[in-house]
Amino acid sequence: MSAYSRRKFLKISAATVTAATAASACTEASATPPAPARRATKGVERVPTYCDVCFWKCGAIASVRDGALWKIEGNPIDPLSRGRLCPRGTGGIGAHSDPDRLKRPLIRRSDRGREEWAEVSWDEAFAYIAKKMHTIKETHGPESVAMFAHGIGGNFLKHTLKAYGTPNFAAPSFAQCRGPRDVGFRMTFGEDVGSPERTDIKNAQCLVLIGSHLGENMHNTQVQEFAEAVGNGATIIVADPRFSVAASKAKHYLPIKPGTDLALVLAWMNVIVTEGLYDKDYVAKYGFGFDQFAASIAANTPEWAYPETGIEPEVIRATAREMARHKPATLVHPGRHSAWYGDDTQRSRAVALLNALLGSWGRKGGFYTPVSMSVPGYPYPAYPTAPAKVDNPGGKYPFAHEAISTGIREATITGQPYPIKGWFVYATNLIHSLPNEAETIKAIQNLDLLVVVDVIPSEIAGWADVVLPESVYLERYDDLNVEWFREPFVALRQPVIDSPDDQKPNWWMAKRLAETLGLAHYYPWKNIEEYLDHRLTAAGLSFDELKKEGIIRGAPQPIFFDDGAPSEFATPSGKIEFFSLQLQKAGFDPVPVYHRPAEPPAGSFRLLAGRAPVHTFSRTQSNRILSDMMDENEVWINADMARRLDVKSGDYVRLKNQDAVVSNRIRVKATERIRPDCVYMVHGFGHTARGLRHALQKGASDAGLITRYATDPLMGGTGMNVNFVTIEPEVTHG
Ligand SMILES: Nc1nc2c(c(=O)[nH]1)N[C@H]1C(S)=C(S)[C@@H](COP(=O)(O)OP(=O)(O)OC[C@H]3O[C@@H](n4cnc5c(=O)[nH]c(N)nc54)[C@H](O)[C@@H]3O)O[C@H]1N2
Ligand SMILES: Nc1nc2c(c(=O)[nH]1)N[C@H]1C(S)=C(S)[C@@H](COP(=O)(O)OP(=O)(O)OC[C@H]3O[C@@H](n4cnc5c(=O)[nH]c(N)nc54)[C@H](O)[C@@H]3O)O[C@H]1N2
Ligand code: SF4
Ligand SMILES: [Mo]
Repeated sequence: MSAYSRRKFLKISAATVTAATAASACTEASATPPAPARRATKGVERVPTYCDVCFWKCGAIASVRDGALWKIEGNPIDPLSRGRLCPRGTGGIGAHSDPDRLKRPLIRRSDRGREEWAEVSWDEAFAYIAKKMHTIKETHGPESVAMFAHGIGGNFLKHTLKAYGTPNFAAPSFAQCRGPRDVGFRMTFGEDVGSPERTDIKNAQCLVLIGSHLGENMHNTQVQEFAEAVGNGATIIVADPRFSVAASKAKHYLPIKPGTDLALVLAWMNVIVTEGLYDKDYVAKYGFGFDQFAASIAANTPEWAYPETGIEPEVIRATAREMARHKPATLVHPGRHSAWYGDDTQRSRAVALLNALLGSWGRKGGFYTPVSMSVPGYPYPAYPTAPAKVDNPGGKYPFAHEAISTGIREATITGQPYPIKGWFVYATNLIHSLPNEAETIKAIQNLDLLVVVDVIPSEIAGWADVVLPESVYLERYDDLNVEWFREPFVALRQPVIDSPDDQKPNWWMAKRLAETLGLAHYYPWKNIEEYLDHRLTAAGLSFDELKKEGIIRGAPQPIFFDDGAPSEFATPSGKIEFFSLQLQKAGFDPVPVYHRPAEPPAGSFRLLAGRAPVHTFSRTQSNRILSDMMDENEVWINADMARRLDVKSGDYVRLKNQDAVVSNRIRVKATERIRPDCVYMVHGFGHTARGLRHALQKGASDAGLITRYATDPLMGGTGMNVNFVTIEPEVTHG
């Protein structure tokens, strides 16, 4: 921002502040209490809603028996859950009854991070936040407040902060998760893979999983479709350094050396091209730059890939031929958590190109074209004009199409390109989800305001100045889920049961905060029911019907090219880009090129992490129903290595990383099911927040050991599989 525009801008924001202060005095009367659920105290009531134990948003039906929450099941008319929830969804009711929940708003009493609080009223909390926000606005401008939010529940708070005037919103689900994949696919096909992924797993005749550990990674629809594909006799090919649950269903299991997948994918493509096995009509019709692509991968033979990947040339050839045999119903799964090694966009682009060779994009058994209902947004007043975002100055990461959470963190530390002085954190536990905890804490220490909205006293809440306790998903309305999927539908989350204490839903907080900030005109609706009704009426849909059924489905539409779905590619060439001029122009490889990853130092293991079927990230370890099924994580160590280290299954050890960070104690799982050069653990354990009395110090945190990360130069993703650990025996004192 130039000096001139900043001066002008400060004047404008000063004017806004005056208006705000005046307005905040008269908000009391307009505040509308949240609609309580108030279920009958006798008999059983079934209330449809959608799940929030992860971000898949399965349609569910919760039952209240004699006024108490009883159980939750899949909604049979929901296309995502198809009437069945995953184990986490079923255990979701434990979130409501968790005795360690946040109960009332809190304001920090002593130093940051010491978790010493004073309970305050909601009005006091909002007054405190608004005062700090006014000061930040006056001193630095509203863009100096940033928000991190994960999930649909963040929508209303985002609205309030946009009205306040900031453009800075990010989530770890981009740079720490699916960002590299989405950018790789977008560059190739012109579109993202989306969430839910547009993968036609159930019709695949050959399914290739590169790391994607379906069955442990429990995204419901995918897991159900995976079981269907297996039942239909589909050929499963799994490349994973660890023999995963999915690997146990595979015809071909490739125990690949971690970090070398790009070499494998290039070699697969080399076989398919040199043997002429690709979908020639499809490539001719839709492809751009195929000849240059073919020339670029000509040297990437299976023999070349063998020493890189550890996968024998015959296996690479056999699996490539198997993929080609089933084309176009061969789905090379794009993965989701793709922030692994820092070259992840190029690896994902190679996966996209392999699918393109097989003609699977837009085809049955490959990738469908998602459709959705048309439900207009609420007609809010226009937001103030905001300056450029802070996370990616000068387009340093030219292909990032979403904000980079770690970029906001960096700006908070350096004050460049402009200072960030306030963070709003909604439903994301940044201590566990951003790499390098020390950097996160350093950024936090530079803030004038950290507000955390959470349901439990998480690690990030422990650092907050103000903690706002939210009602869990079973106790609140949220925004409509207007899904992009195989068929159009809209789903409703509605309160099943009242909150036990003084927790409030996000929409209520967002509206009250806006009112306190003098931004009441951004909330023309009285309560969320009015908001939802307005949106649904505008779409010609009935709120009453949606409350009763939970889901309204639209008419099916074609989702495959062969059935009439449009075969359009929003790339610069308008085609599938085997060769990318935009990458070349920006100084990157126009066709992916493999670079060898660093080896673990002698005696060290590469640290890998993944999912457990009964937990979501770091958010469910406190849930008593889910923790009953899995209370702590284990570290998988190759059986031979364990013998050499003189540790056995069940022993406690600690992991020490290359920067001398030592983990909490963790039990060993000595197994043949993992390569000797890496160890593996489930992410999300090893809680350190004192208020999480039940989950505290159970298992170890992978995040704590991820002090290093490799940044993807294309889009700023943070590859986290680049840390090495040694195994330290746990000294037990008798
Ligand atoms: N080390 C490491 N880091 C990772 C990953 C990894 O595997 N290892 N995975 C990456 C991936 S794939 C992703 S998508 C991200 C996910 O990272 P996050 O989005 O940070 O996910 P969670 O750890 O589940 O954090 C969710 C937080 O929301 C809170 N919460 C739960 N329910 C509610 C609610 O109803 N309302 C509110 N207000 N809060 C709620 C939880 O208590 C928790 O504090 O992390 C990324 N970071
Ligand atoms: N139960 C449950 N399910 C979930 C979630 C959850 O928290 N809980 N989170 C959801 C979210 S947001 C995401 S992003 C996904 C994450 O799930 P996935 O998209 O499947 O991604 P990762 O967690 O990275 O995958 C971990 C797997 O990759 C393997 N792996 C590690 N390094 C390499 C390598 O270099 N090469 C290969 N080929 N394999 C490797 C590991 O051994 C492990 O089997 O899960 C989703 N599903
Ligand atoms: S996949 Fe499981 S946890 Fe996620 S929304 Fe569906 S039922 Fe809930
Ligand atoms: Mo993710």
